[in-house]
Amino acid sequence: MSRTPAVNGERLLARLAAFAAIGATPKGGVDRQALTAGDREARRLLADLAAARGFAVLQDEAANLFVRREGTDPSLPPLLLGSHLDTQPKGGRFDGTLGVLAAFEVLEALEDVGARPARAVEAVAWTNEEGSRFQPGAFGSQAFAGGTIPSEWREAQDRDGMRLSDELRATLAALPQAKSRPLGIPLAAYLELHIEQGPALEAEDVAIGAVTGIQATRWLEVSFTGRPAHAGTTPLAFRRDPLVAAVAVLGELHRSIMPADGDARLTVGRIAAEPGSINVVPERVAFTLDLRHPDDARLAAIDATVREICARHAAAAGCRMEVTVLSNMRSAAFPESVVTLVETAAARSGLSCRRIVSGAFHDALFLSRVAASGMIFVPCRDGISHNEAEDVAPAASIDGATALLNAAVDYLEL
Ligand code: HGY
Ligand code: MN
Ligand code: MN
Ligand code: MN
Repeated sequence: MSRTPAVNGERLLARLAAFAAIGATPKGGVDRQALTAGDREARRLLADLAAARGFAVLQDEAANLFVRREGTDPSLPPLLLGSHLDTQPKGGRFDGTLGVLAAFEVLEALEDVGARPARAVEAVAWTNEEGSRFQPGAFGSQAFAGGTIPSEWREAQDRDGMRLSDELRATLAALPQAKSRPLGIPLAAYLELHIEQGPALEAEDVAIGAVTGIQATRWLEVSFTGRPAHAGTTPLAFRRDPLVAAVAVLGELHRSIMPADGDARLTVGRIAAEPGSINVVPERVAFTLDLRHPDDARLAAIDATVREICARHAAAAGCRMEVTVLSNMRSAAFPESVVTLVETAAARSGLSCRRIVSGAFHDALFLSRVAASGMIFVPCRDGISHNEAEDVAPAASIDGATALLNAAVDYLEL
């Protein structure tokens, strides 16, 4: 092999700064929600960087964006590396973006030394991983793994009534130079670098997390519908107030679910009362539930408990209840061969490493349904993420990219 490929740390950090400027928020975070103008700007920048190095740029009908560096045998399925460029509304500069730019850095490092493996290596930016603007999350990677975009997903609307199908069309059109490719291609393997988004690696001063799997996640929207009434003239006995039901439910859920099971996660991210007028007893109250657990059966049991609690308090308040499943992600375990590839790469990079389960879902969860997949974690400051204060030490970004490059080199037997 020609010279050993190496991460160019300065280049990677400069790329991170350039992407952090797209959708930058005043508090140092990023608002680059899926399929917005900011998302399209970041995609264009990635495509321009790719073209400057002579890499091919392709996208599929889910707007998953691929940068391809050819190998000597184009018939072989590629090694795919990547993550996502979309962010939370008040997100961090590293969640997703680090993984995409580290994947691109691997292609550049191979190009820098003229390494020419048999199989192509591709960097991917998956569409709408966060699922914040349009549900479900991991939209692009789920469509890739399933080979189709379910029609009900295309009808999704954001809170301003913008349709996913329209925004998808605009995003595809924003990269006319990208060649289109079918949804879901054969892969040799998939690796994703991501920040841990939790406190473990930093607390233990460990540089690399060899991710063994991803816990299950379920998103619900619960709504209670009562009877709108005048705030001043309606005595208690005449009220069917959905907010009374919601408050009782949320109190009981927070007292019972997580305290009873240390592995359970329950989050109410959004709650709204309609019509939202100060002097009207609400007609309808809707809130979201993000439920997680490493064990699929335990998550199903929590879901059943949630529905029982909701039904009981809805009945007590004289309200109708509706529960909508917005997203349902079974847990995933990565193959031992890929976890070991990551551990070996970390050791070769001179980096401390320990195995870890991901509390966050990632695109790798769905890639693991169709290819040998795995993840590499790096620590983030105080484990903070989905927060504008998200921060990663420059050395940690470089360590992560180095472990990703060495895992790719080992996998490609360069
Ligand atoms: O919510 C998640 O776990 C992912 O970070 N979007
Ligand atoms: Mn992410
Ligand atoms: Mn995220
Ligand atoms: Mn993710």
